Formats: sequence, C-alpha cells, structure tokens
Amino acid sequence: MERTFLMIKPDGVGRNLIGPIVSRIENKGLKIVGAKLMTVSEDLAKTHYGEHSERPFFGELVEFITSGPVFAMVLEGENVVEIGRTLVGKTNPAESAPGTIRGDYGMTVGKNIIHGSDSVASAEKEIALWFKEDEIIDYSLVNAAWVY
Ligand code: 3AN
Repeated sequence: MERTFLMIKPDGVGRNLIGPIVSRIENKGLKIVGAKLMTVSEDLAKTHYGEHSERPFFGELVEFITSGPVFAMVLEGENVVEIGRTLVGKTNPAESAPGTIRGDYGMTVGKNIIHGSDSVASAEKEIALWFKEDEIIDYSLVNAAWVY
C-alpha cells in the first residue's frame, strides 16, 4: 500500500492546528500509521530540505523548521501521495485553493503550515528519514471496508 509523509510545521503546531488538520485527514478516509510531536535537529532539517540547499531561502527554511515542534505523520492508502498533496494545497498560499490546508490557514510561502511529499519516491525517502520502522504501526481501522 502506498505511503506518504506529512509534517505540520512549527507555525501550524503553534497555531493549535494539529487537531483541525488531523480531522481533515481522518475525514478524508486516510489512515494514519505513524505520528509524533518532535523537535527537528539542524542535521535533519538540512537533509530533508537538501534539494533546496543552493536556494537563497535555505537558511531561513532550516531556521524556521527547527524553531519549534513539528507534528510528523505517515499516511497509508491507495494513491495517498497525490491525495495528500491535494489536501495540503499549493506551495504559495496566494494560489492554494480554499478548502485545502494551506488555502485555509497558510499566510506566506515560507510559513505555509504543512509539508507533504511530492512523489512516491520522495515519500519513501522522507519516511525513512523521519521514522524508524517500529514507529509505523500495522493495524486495521474498525470501518476498514469504507476507507483504506
Ligand atoms: P512544497 O512544500 O509545496 O513541496 P517546495 O518543495 O518547492 O514546496 O518548497 C519547500 C519549502 O520551501 C516550502 N514548503 C516553503 O516552506 C519553502 N519555500 C519554497 N519557496 C520559497 C520561497 N520562495 N521563499 C521562502 N520559502 C520558500
């Protein structure tokens, strides 16, 4: 089954949005198989955002993501990477549609509430980076016939 990585950033945690965001994920019918509140080390931040290391905003990005706790999640389901990106919305909150997490809560490109893996390959890489194998739980949902 496909998996994706979502992470509520320090602005989302700081604005008490863990509950509303997790509700959207559960309401959609996605299955949470891993979740934790954690602080992010500089090393982890730099590895996670490695592809942006040459961009002018890289320092700001690392500083922001290490500035307070984040809420990291692994979701599982058919086509869950694409569904997760749709729930998250576009990078720039000025372009993200109402009804998406960034469209409803995001203020700026830099502080845009949540991260979601953008492909199956990056999801696999990010899950391996952020979660140990025994932090991902195999279980059945009570209403499993209707969701993933
Ligand atoms: P996404 O998170 O939608 O996949 P990416 O991968 O292009 O977007 O960018 C990663 C993160 O870098 C974004 N979530 C955002 O926080 C930050 N970022 C992207 N572009 C800018 C920018 N022009 N200025 C500041 N931060 C940016």
